[in-house]
Amino acid sequence: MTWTNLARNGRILVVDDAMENIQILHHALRAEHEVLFALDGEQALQIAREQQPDLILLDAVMPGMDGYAVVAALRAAPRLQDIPVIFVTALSQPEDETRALEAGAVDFISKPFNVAVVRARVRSQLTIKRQADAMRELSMTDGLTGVANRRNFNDTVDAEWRRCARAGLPLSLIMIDIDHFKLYNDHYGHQAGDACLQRISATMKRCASRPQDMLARYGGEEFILLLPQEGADGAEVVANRILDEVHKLALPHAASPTAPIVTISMGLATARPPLEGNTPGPLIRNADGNLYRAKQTGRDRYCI
Ligand code: GH3
Ligand code: MG
Ligand code: MG
Ligand code: MG
Repeated sequence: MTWTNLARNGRILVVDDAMENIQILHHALRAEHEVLFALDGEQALQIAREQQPDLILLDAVMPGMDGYAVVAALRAAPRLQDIPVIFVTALSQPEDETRALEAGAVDFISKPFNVAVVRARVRSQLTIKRQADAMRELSMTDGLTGVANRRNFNDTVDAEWRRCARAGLPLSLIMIDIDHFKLYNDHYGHQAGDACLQRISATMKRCASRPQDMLARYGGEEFILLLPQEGADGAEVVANRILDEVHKLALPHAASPTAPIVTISMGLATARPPLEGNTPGPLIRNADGNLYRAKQTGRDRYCI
Protein backbone atom coordinates (compact mmCIF):
# COMPACT_ATOMS: atom_id res chain seq x y z
CA MET A 1 0.00 0.00 0.00
CA THR A 2 1.38 3.44 -0.91
CA TRP A 3 1.72 6.28 1.56
CA THR A 4 -1.15 8.20 -0.07
CA ASN A 5 -3.40 5.21 0.43
CA LEU A 6 -2.34 5.02 4.05
CA ALA A 7 -3.27 8.66 4.54
CA ARG A 8 -6.63 7.94 2.94
CA ASN A 9 -7.16 5.17 5.50
CA GLY A 10 -6.68 7.64 8.28
CA ARG A 11 -3.96 9.43 10.19
CA ILE A 12 -3.69 8.21 13.76
CA LEU A 13 -1.91 9.91 16.63
CA VAL A 14 -0.69 7.53 19.35
CA VAL A 15 -0.02 9.21 22.70
CA ASP A 16 1.81 7.33 25.44
CA ASP A 17 4.64 8.18 27.83
CA ALA A 18 6.19 4.74 27.26
CA MET A 19 7.93 4.29 23.90
CA GLU A 20 7.42 0.52 23.92
CA ASN A 21 3.64 1.00 24.06
CA ILE A 22 3.82 3.35 21.09
CA GLN A 23 5.88 0.78 19.21
CA ILE A 24 3.32 -1.97 19.82
CA LEU A 25 0.47 0.18 18.50
CA HIS A 26 2.56 1.48 15.62
CA HIS A 27 3.35 -2.10 14.65
CA ALA A 28 -0.32 -3.06 14.88
CA LEU A 29 -1.59 -0.17 12.76
CA ARG A 30 1.13 0.83 10.31
CA ALA A 31 0.02 -1.55 7.55
CA GLU A 32 -3.31 0.23 7.22
CA HIS A 33 -2.74 3.75 8.58
CA GLU A 34 -0.36 6.65 8.84
CA VAL A 35 0.79 6.65 12.48
CA LEU A 36 2.10 9.71 14.36
CA PHE A 37 3.15 9.66 18.00
CA ALA A 38 3.57 11.89 21.04
CA LEU A 39 5.20 11.13 24.38
CA ASP A 40 3.21 13.53 26.54
CA GLY A 41 -0.03 15.52 26.63
CA GLU A 42 1.37 18.89 25.56
CA GLN A 43 3.14 17.36 22.58
CA ALA A 44 -0.08 15.52 21.66
CA LEU A 45 -2.05 18.78 21.50
CA GLN A 46 0.63 20.46 19.43
CA ILE A 47 0.80 17.59 16.92
CA ALA A 48 -3.00 17.43 16.81
CA ARG A 49 -3.12 21.15 15.90
CA GLU A 50 -0.40 20.83 13.26
CA GLN A 51 -1.33 17.48 11.70
CA GLN A 52 -5.10 17.22 12.24
CA PRO A 53 -5.18 13.43 12.85
CA ASP A 54 -8.41 11.50 12.18
CA LEU A 55 -8.17 9.57 15.43
CA ILE A 56 -6.18 9.72 18.67
CA LEU A 57 -5.19 6.68 20.75
CA LEU A 58 -4.56 8.08 24.19
CA ASP A 59 -2.86 6.74 27.29
CA ALA A 60 -4.61 7.74 30.53
CA VAL A 61 -1.75 7.81 33.02
CA MET A 62 1.09 10.10 31.97
CA PRO A 63 3.28 12.48 33.97
CA GLY A 64 2.21 16.12 33.61
CA MET A 65 -0.96 16.40 31.56
CA ASP A 66 -2.80 13.06 31.81
CA GLY A 67 -5.16 11.56 29.25
CA TYR A 68 -8.28 13.03 30.86
CA ALA A 69 -6.80 16.52 30.70
CA VAL A 70 -5.83 15.97 27.05
CA VAL A 71 -9.40 14.98 26.11
CA ALA A 72 -10.78 18.00 27.96
CA ALA A 73 -8.36 20.31 26.08
CA LEU A 74 -9.25 18.71 22.73
CA ARG A 75 -12.98 19.08 23.35
CA ALA A 76 -12.52 22.77 24.18
CA ALA A 77 -10.55 23.61 21.01
CA PRO A 78 -12.73 24.46 17.99
CA ARG A 79 -10.35 22.92 15.44
CA LEU A 80 -9.71 19.76 17.47
CA GLN A 81 -13.05 19.00 19.08
CA ASP A 82 -14.23 16.64 16.35
CA ILE A 83 -11.21 14.33 16.49
CA PRO A 84 -12.32 11.06 18.11
CA VAL A 85 -10.27 9.73 21.02
CA ILE A 86 -9.90 6.11 22.12
CA PHE A 87 -8.32 5.54 25.52
CA VAL A 88 -5.75 2.73 25.51
CA THR A 89 -4.75 2.22 29.10
CA ALA A 90 -3.68 -0.13 31.87
CA LEU A 91 -6.61 1.21 33.88
CA SER A 92 -9.51 -1.19 33.77
CA GLN A 93 -12.05 -0.24 36.42
CA PRO A 94 -15.59 0.66 35.35
CA GLU A 95 -15.16 4.10 36.91
CA ASP A 96 -12.00 4.73 34.77
CA GLU A 97 -13.93 3.86 31.64
CA THR A 98 -16.96 5.92 32.67
CA ARG A 99 -14.76 8.90 33.43
CA ALA A 100 -13.04 8.61 30.03
CA LEU A 101 -16.33 8.44 28.12
CA GLU A 102 -17.76 11.33 30.13
CA ALA A 103 -14.65 13.41 29.38
CA GLY A 104 -15.40 12.94 25.66
CA ALA A 105 -13.60 9.74 24.60
CA VAL A 106 -15.50 7.56 22.10
CA ASP A 107 -14.07 4.21 23.24
CA PHE A 108 -11.94 2.62 25.95
CA ILE A 109 -9.48 -0.25 25.50
CA SER A 110 -7.76 -1.85 28.51
CA LYS A 111 -4.30 -3.35 28.39
CA PRO A 112 -3.35 -6.02 27.72
CA PHE A 113 -5.30 -5.77 24.48
CA ASN A 114 -5.88 -8.01 21.52
CA VAL A 115 -4.29 -6.47 18.43
CA ALA A 116 -7.04 -7.59 16.06
CA VAL A 117 -9.67 -6.03 18.33
CA VAL A 118 -7.72 -2.75 18.46
CA ARG A 119 -7.48 -2.72 14.66
CA ALA A 120 -11.20 -3.38 14.31
CA ARG A 121 -12.16 -0.65 16.80
CA VAL A 122 -9.83 1.81 15.08
CA ARG A 123 -11.36 1.02 11.68
CA SER A 124 -14.84 1.43 13.06
CA GLN A 125 -14.10 4.84 14.60
CA LEU A 126 -12.41 6.01 11.40
CA THR A 127 -15.50 5.03 9.40
CA ILE A 128 -17.73 7.01 11.78
CA LYS A 129 -15.33 9.97 11.55
CA ARG A 130 -15.38 9.87 7.73
CA GLN A 131 -19.17 9.82 7.72
CA ALA A 132 -19.35 12.68 10.21
CA ASP A 133 -16.88 14.70 8.11
CA ALA A 134 -18.96 14.09 4.98
CA MET A 135 -22.15 15.14 6.80
CA ARG A 136 -20.51 18.31 8.10
CA GLU A 137 -19.20 19.13 4.62
CA LEU A 138 -22.71 18.61 3.16
CA SER A 139 -24.32 20.77 5.84
CA MET A 140 -21.96 23.64 5.01
CA THR A 141 -22.12 23.46 1.21
CA ASP A 142 -24.66 24.65 -1.33
CA GLY A 143 -25.84 21.62 -3.27
CA LEU A 144 -26.15 23.31 -6.67
CA THR A 145 -22.97 25.35 -6.87
CA GLY A 146 -20.64 23.65 -4.39
CA VAL A 147 -19.76 26.97 -2.73
CA ALA A 148 -20.41 27.66 0.95
CA ASN A 149 -24.05 27.96 1.98
CA ARG A 150 -25.53 30.80 3.98
CA ARG A 151 -25.22 29.08 7.35
CA ASN A 152 -21.54 28.44 6.70
CA PHE A 153 -21.13 32.09 5.71
CA ASN A 154 -22.89 33.30 8.87
CA ASP A 155 -20.63 31.21 11.11
CA THR A 156 -17.49 32.18 9.21
CA VAL A 157 -18.19 35.91 9.00
CA ASP A 158 -18.74 36.06 12.77
CA ALA A 159 -15.45 34.26 13.44
CA GLU A 160 -13.50 36.34 10.91
CA TRP A 161 -15.01 39.53 12.30
CA ARG A 162 -13.72 38.66 15.77
CA ARG A 163 -10.34 37.64 14.35
CA CYS A 164 -9.91 40.88 12.38
CA ALA A 165 -11.12 42.94 15.38
CA ARG A 166 -8.49 41.34 17.62
CA ALA A 167 -5.73 41.73 15.05
CA GLY A 168 -6.62 45.31 14.08
CA LEU A 169 -7.28 44.35 10.46
CA PRO A 170 -10.00 45.47 8.01
CA LEU A 171 -12.70 43.19 6.63
CA SER A 172 -14.55 43.60 3.33
CA LEU A 173 -17.72 42.14 1.87
CA ILE A 174 -19.05 42.03 -1.68
CA MET A 175 -22.75 41.31 -2.14
CA ILE A 176 -23.44 40.02 -5.64
CA ASP A 177 -26.70 39.55 -7.56
CA ILE A 178 -27.19 38.29 -11.10
CA ASP A 179 -28.92 40.84 -13.35
CA HIS A 180 -32.35 40.02 -14.80
CA PHE A 181 -32.12 36.42 -13.80
CA LYS A 182 -35.87 35.94 -13.77
CA LEU A 183 -35.86 36.86 -17.47
CA TYR A 184 -32.99 34.39 -17.99
CA ASN A 185 -35.07 31.56 -16.53
CA ASP A 186 -38.14 32.64 -18.48
CA HIS A 187 -36.17 32.67 -21.72
CA TYR A 188 -33.83 29.67 -21.38
CA GLY A 189 -35.59 27.52 -18.79
CA HIS A 190 -34.87 26.68 -15.18
CA GLN A 191 -32.24 24.02 -15.95
CA ALA A 192 -30.22 26.46 -18.03
CA GLY A 193 -30.66 28.89 -15.13
CA ASP A 194 -29.12 26.34 -12.77
CA ALA A 195 -26.19 25.79 -15.14
CA CYS A 196 -25.72 29.56 -15.35
CA LEU A 197 -25.55 29.79 -11.53
CA GLN A 198 -22.87 27.08 -11.56
CA ARG A 199 -20.77 28.81 -14.22
CA ILE A 200 -21.04 32.25 -12.62
CA SER A 201 -20.22 31.01 -9.12
CA ALA A 202 -17.22 28.98 -10.32
CA THR A 203 -15.92 32.04 -12.15
CA MET A 204 -16.37 34.32 -9.15
CA LYS A 205 -14.72 31.82 -6.86
CA ARG A 206 -11.54 31.91 -8.95
CA CYS A 207 -11.41 35.70 -8.52
CA ALA A 208 -10.81 35.53 -4.76
CA SER A 209 -8.40 32.74 -4.04
CA ARG A 210 -6.66 33.60 -0.76
CA PRO A 211 -7.24 30.83 1.79
CA GLN A 212 -9.35 33.07 4.06
CA ASP A 213 -11.63 34.32 1.25
CA MET A 214 -15.06 32.73 1.11
CA LEU A 215 -17.71 32.85 -1.60
CA ALA A 216 -21.15 31.81 -0.37
CA ARG A 217 -24.57 31.44 -1.95
CA TYR A 218 -26.61 33.88 0.08
CA GLY A 219 -29.98 33.38 -1.59
CA GLY A 220 -31.39 32.16 -4.93
CA GLU A 221 -29.18 34.10 -7.37
CA GLU A 222 -27.46 36.18 -4.76
CA PHE A 223 -23.92 35.53 -3.55
CA ILE A 224 -21.68 37.09 -0.93
CA LEU A 225 -17.92 37.24 -0.91
CA LEU A 226 -16.14 37.51 2.41
CA LEU A 227 -12.69 39.12 2.21
CA PRO A 228 -11.09 39.09 5.67
CA GLN A 229 -8.02 41.30 6.12
CA GLU A 230 -8.86 43.13 2.89
CA GLY A 231 -9.30 46.90 2.78
CA ALA A 232 -11.49 48.93 0.41
CA ASP A 233 -8.84 49.10 -2.34
CA GLY A 234 -8.29 45.35 -2.32
CA ALA A 235 -12.04 44.72 -2.43
CA GLU A 236 -12.31 46.98 -5.48
CA VAL A 237 -9.53 45.04 -7.21
CA VAL A 238 -11.49 41.82 -6.60
CA ALA A 239 -14.77 43.42 -7.76
CA ASN A 240 -13.15 44.61 -11.01
CA ARG A 241 -11.67 41.16 -11.57
CA ILE A 242 -15.12 39.58 -11.10
CA LEU A 243 -16.74 42.05 -13.52
CA ASP A 244 -14.03 41.30 -16.12
CA GLU A 245 -14.22 37.54 -15.73
CA VAL A 246 -18.01 37.46 -15.91
CA HIS A 247 -17.83 39.56 -19.07
CA LYS A 248 -15.25 37.17 -20.52
CA LEU A 249 -17.54 34.21 -19.77
CA ALA A 250 -20.00 35.86 -22.18
CA LEU A 251 -22.98 33.67 -21.35
CA PRO A 252 -25.70 34.72 -23.81
CA HIS A 253 -28.72 36.44 -22.25
CA ALA A 254 -30.92 37.43 -25.18
CA ALA A 255 -33.75 38.64 -22.92
CA SER A 256 -31.68 41.05 -20.81
CA PRO A 257 -32.34 44.78 -21.26
CA THR A 258 -28.84 45.46 -19.84
CA ALA A 259 -26.54 43.57 -22.21
CA PRO A 260 -26.71 40.57 -24.58
CA ILE A 261 -24.78 38.53 -21.99
CA VAL A 262 -25.25 37.59 -18.32
CA THR A 263 -24.04 40.39 -16.05
CA ILE A 264 -23.90 40.92 -12.32
CA SER A 265 -24.27 43.82 -9.91
CA MET A 266 -22.27 44.19 -6.70
CA GLY A 267 -22.30 46.16 -3.47
CA LEU A 268 -19.02 46.61 -1.60
CA ALA A 269 -18.55 47.44 2.06
CA THR A 270 -15.40 47.62 4.17
CA ALA A 271 -14.98 47.82 7.93
CA ARG A 272 -11.75 49.61 8.77
CA PRO A 273 -9.92 48.93 12.00
CA PRO A 274 -10.73 49.28 14.80
CA LEU A 275 -13.77 47.08 14.01
CA GLU A 276 -16.65 48.21 16.17
CA GLY A 277 -19.60 46.26 17.52
CA ASN A 278 -19.69 42.52 18.01
CA THR A 279 -21.31 41.51 14.76
CA PRO A 280 -20.88 42.19 11.05
CA GLY A 281 -24.65 42.80 10.64
CA PRO A 282 -24.37 46.53 9.85
CA LEU A 283 -21.60 45.83 7.30
CA ILE A 284 -23.79 43.28 5.51
CA ARG A 285 -26.65 45.80 5.38
CA ASN A 286 -24.23 48.38 4.02
CA ALA A 287 -23.12 46.02 1.22
CA ASP A 288 -26.76 45.23 0.49
CA GLY A 289 -27.61 48.94 0.24
CA ASN A 290 -24.73 49.45 -2.20
CA LEU A 291 -25.90 46.50 -4.28
CA TYR A 292 -29.33 48.14 -4.46
CA ARG A 293 -27.71 51.33 -5.79
CA ALA A 294 -25.78 49.32 -8.40
CA LYS A 295 -29.12 47.93 -9.59
CA GLN A 296 -30.78 51.36 -9.56
CA THR A 297 -28.00 53.04 -11.51
CA GLY A 298 -27.97 50.60 -14.44
CA ARG A 299 -26.65 47.14 -13.26
CA ASP A 300 -23.44 45.45 -14.56
CA ARG A 301 -21.36 47.45 -12.06
CA TYR A 302 -20.38 47.77 -8.43
CA CYS A 303 -21.17 50.53 -5.95
CA ILE A 304 -19.16 51.44 -2.84
P1 GH3 B 1 -32.45 42.00 -10.90
O1 GH3 B 1 -31.56 42.37 -12.04
O2 GH3 B 1 -33.15 43.18 -10.36
O3 GH3 B 1 -31.73 41.25 -9.87
O4 GH3 B 1 -33.59 41.06 -11.52
P2 GH3 B 1 -33.78 39.50 -11.26
O5 GH3 B 1 -34.74 39.00 -12.27
O6 GH3 B 1 -32.46 38.82 -11.25
O7 GH3 B 1 -34.32 39.48 -9.79
P3 GH3 B 1 -35.51 38.72 -9.11
O8 GH3 B 1 -35.19 38.72 -7.65
O9 GH3 B 1 -36.80 39.30 -9.55
O10 GH3 B 1 -35.45 37.25 -9.66
C1 GH3 B 1 -34.55 36.32 -9.21
C2 GH3 B 1 -34.75 35.06 -9.99
O11 GH3 B 1 -33.78 34.07 -9.67
C3 GH3 B 1 -36.10 34.46 -9.76
C4 GH3 B 1 -35.82 33.02 -9.43
O12 GH3 B 1 -36.64 32.15 -10.16
C5 GH3 B 1 -34.38 32.82 -9.87
N1 GH3 B 1 -33.72 31.81 -9.07
C6 GH3 B 1 -33.48 31.83 -7.75
N2 GH3 B 1 -32.86 30.68 -7.37
C7 GH3 B 1 -32.71 29.92 -8.48
C8 GH3 B 1 -32.16 28.63 -8.74
O13 GH3 B 1 -31.67 27.93 -7.85
N3 GH3 B 1 -32.17 28.19 -10.02
C9 GH3 B 1 -32.71 28.94 -11.02
N4 GH3 B 1 -32.68 28.44 -12.26
N5 GH3 B 1 -33.25 30.14 -10.80
C10 GH3 B 1 -33.26 30.64 -9.56
MG1 MG C 1 1.37 5.83 30.82
MG1 MG D 1 -31.08 39.32 -9.71
MG1 MG E 1 -31.94 38.74 -6.25
